[in-house]
Amino acid sequence: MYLLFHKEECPYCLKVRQYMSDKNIPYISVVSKTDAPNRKILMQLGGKAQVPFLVNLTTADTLYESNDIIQYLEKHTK
Ligand SMILES: N[C@@H](CCC(=O)N[C@@H](CS)C(=O)NCC(=O)O)C(=O)O
Repeated sequence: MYLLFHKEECPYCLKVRQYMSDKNIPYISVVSKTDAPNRKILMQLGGKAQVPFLVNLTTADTLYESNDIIQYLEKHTK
């Protein structure tokens, strides 16, 4: 299972969400607006206030960068 930090208006986030939706990859959505309290969690997990940010809850892998996230998902999901 994955955790995806994202913002509604973010085109990079949309690209990742679209990919995950197309491939039926389930994830827990964490809407992380600039002023949201969960930004602190994002910072603690990844070190940067940037979205999209993916957490693989099985392996504890964490990733920024939409292209890297999609590439990672291509490799790690069937
Ligand atoms: N190259 C990155 C760009 C990500 C990016 O620029 N995200 C913006 C939102 S669209 C961001 O996190 N800005 C900082 C913020 O929202 O605080 C990617 O492809 O994921």
